Order: sequence, then C-alpha cells, then structure tokens
Amino acid sequence: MIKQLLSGLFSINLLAVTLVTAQPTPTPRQIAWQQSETTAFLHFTVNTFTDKEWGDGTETPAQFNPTKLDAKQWIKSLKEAGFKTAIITAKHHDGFCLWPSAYTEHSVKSSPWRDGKGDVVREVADACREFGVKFGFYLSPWDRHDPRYGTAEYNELYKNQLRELLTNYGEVAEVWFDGAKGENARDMAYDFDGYWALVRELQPNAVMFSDVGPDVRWVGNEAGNAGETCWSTINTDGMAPGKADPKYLNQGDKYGKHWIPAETDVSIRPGWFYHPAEDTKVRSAQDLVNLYYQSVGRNSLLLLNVPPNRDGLLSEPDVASLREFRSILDETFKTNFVSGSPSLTDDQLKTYVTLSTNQPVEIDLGREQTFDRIAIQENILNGQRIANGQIEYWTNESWQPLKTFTTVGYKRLLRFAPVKSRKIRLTVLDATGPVQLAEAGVYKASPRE
Ligand code: FUL
Repeated sequence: MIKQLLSGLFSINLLAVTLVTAQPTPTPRQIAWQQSETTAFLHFTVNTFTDKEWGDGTETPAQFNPTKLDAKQWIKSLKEAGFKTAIITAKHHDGFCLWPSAYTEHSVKSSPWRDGKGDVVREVADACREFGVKFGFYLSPWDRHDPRYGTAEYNELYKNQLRELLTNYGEVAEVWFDGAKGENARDMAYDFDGYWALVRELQPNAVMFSDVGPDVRWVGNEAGNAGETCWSTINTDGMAPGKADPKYLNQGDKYGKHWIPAETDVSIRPGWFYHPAEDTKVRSAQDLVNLYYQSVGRNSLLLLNVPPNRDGLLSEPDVASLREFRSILDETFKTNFVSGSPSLTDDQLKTYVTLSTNQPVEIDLGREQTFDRIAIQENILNGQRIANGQIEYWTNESWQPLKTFTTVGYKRLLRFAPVKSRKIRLTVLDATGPVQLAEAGVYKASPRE
C-alpha cells in the first residue's frame, strides 16, 4: 500500500518534471533581440518621392534622388535615442532596390542619386557599424515590378537578392519578411523554407521576422499594442505569413509549443513612408513613451518606424520627439527604490527568486517612498511561466490591493496613481510552472510622462 502510494507520488513528480522541462525556451539570438527592447524601422524608397504608401511598380528610378542623404544622421539620431538596431527597407512592394543588385536594373544604379553609383544599404550598414547599432533589412517578397513575379524563377531571384544582402554588408541582426500582398495581387507561392534556410546558413545570429516567425512574430496590429496578455509561446503549425489570426498573434498561447515572441511595429507618423503633409502629425514624446509601455512593457519589442524624408534625412520633428522620448524613459527608470534584494536588482536574468503560486514575496524599499511604476521580469532563459498575479502595498497597518497583472515574460511594466509606502508584496496566482522572478523595480515616473 505504502509502496503503491510512493510509486504513485514518484510518477507524479516525474510528470511534473517532464512538464516543466518540455516548456519552450528562447535561443540566444531571441534573447539578444528581446533585451535590445527598441529597434528602429527606416521606410525609404521611391514612395518617399511619389507620396505613396504602396508603389505599384511602374515608378521610374529617375524619381529617386535624395540629394542630401546622410545615413550617419539617421543612425546617430537613433543611437542617441537608445535604439539598438536599425532595419532598412532594402526593397518594398514596388520592387525598387536601395542597393545595386546584380539581378535587376530597377534600383539605385538607374537613378540620378550619386550618379547611379550610390548604395543606401551600404551607407546604412556602415553608419550602423560606426555608431554601434545593429543592422537589419526588410526585403519584400511581394514585388509589383519584376516580371518574374508569380513564377518559380522569382523565388530564385528573391534568394539571389537575399544572398547579396546577407553576404555583402557585414553582420545582420534581423531579416524582416513581410507577409503583405494586395487583394488582387498575382498568385505566388513563396519558398519561405528556402528563404529561411539561406538566412540560417549565411547569418546564423540573425533573427527572422514574419507574421508567424520562425524567430519573431507579428504582434497582430500596426497601432503599437501588444496584448495585455502576451505569451512568447504560440502554436504556429499550419499557419503561413499573411494567413494567421491577428488576435491569436497578439496574445500568444499559454500552452504554445514554440517560442516566437511578438514584435510591435508602429510608425512615428500616420504613414510608413515620409509624406510632407504629415510633418505636423509626428507622435509626441509622451505618445512614444506610451507605446513603450504597451510593447516592451507587455513582453514585446518596440519596432518604431522613422521614415527619412525627400532630402534623405530624418526630419527635425521626428528627431526631437525621439530625443525627448529617451530622456523621459531614462528619468523614469533611473532610480529603483527596491533595496536589499540584490538578485532582483542586478539587471541579470540568470539570478532570480523562485516562487510558487500563492506564495507572496515582500519587496522592501528601505524607507517610505512615493511611486507609480513597477517593473517585473521573469528569467526567460528558462521560459515564461506567470499567467497572472497581484501586487499589494503596505499602509503600515494592512496590505492594500495595488495592481493585478496577467503575463510577465521578459518585462511587465505597471502604471498606477502614486502611492506612498515602504514595501510591496507580489503574489503569483497562476503559472505554468515554478516562477523565476529575475528583476523587480519600483519607480516614480518623470513629470514629463
Ligand atoms: C506592411 C506593409 O504593407 C507596409 O507598407 C509596411 O511596410 C509595414 C511595416 O508592413 O505589411
């Protein structure tokens, strides 16, 4: 009897161990991607000059002439605003190539810019190296110019162009595969498996984005909103780029089998490309800070588009907003009030406190402080486990509710009206396994937020 009971317990334990170890975890390239938090998108092509969002492929390279182009100004501004990576649209849906591809004449080499000898991709990659920003590119599968589009030959052309970009411009941190295709677009079966294999072969450290991964997924909208609940785990089996349910992508899946975190792509202006009429519609620094809370603060990454203008420069209102955005964030997160919990404040995911559900952990602030922001992080090196929890604060007499939350993952940021207290208490109420709480921060927001 006792023996039976013991062997029963033993198998339950074994089951628990198997369940925990079978949970998906990130690859080193996904961890590096997530920890970089903010990436810049640079949408630039003939559309910049034709005032369009989607070129139809009939544009002439003669229209492309950014006479004052200075990629150093782009990358320096982005670096100063804390962006760790920059992704350039090497080719958008119109098919115009920003580098002198050997496989088409529809590129910068047929344009008046730098007498047809220029290469925007090279200037961006070089500036990235100079300022210590990682480099990435977007190469639209949908090509409205090339006559080979729609045939098997196009897949070869696309792979040849990928190869050029993956071999001639140094280290690549991210490759962006856009799933967009117009309603009446020609039919075309993209060889995504072939494209992805080439990236793995030539740039094994690069993460690949598409709606459904393989490394990073779309957040499901272009408004800058990761799900209030946002799992890095998801089941993408049977899904293809351009054909996944945006709501599912937005939230991920508590029981997802694959680790494919969400990337939040959103523009600093209403459009993705520069339009003079939108010079007065640039998002304010406060608006950008809000986007940061809604993306990075919900276990995602903020991919913010800042489109160069017709001169080939980032416009002053955009640069001013970016600068103020970073200065606000720096001010808010400068002083962490948490004291006496080294493993929770050392900025290291791998040092953590292990928590079971319904086992509260008290976090001391050393003395009474006024605060209105809390940051918590899980050790995602071992996966994502918190499904929901609550935070209370101590009034000197009792614990009072402060905030509830759902998923945490890499980072959860909580905003609330200021409270004055000396300690908080965090309780995980539901989790998919033992929780590894890596970081906790308690802050007072910048008055400029
Ligand atoms: C979409 C594209 O159609 C837009 O033009 C833009 O590039 C955006 C980032 O992705 O799918």
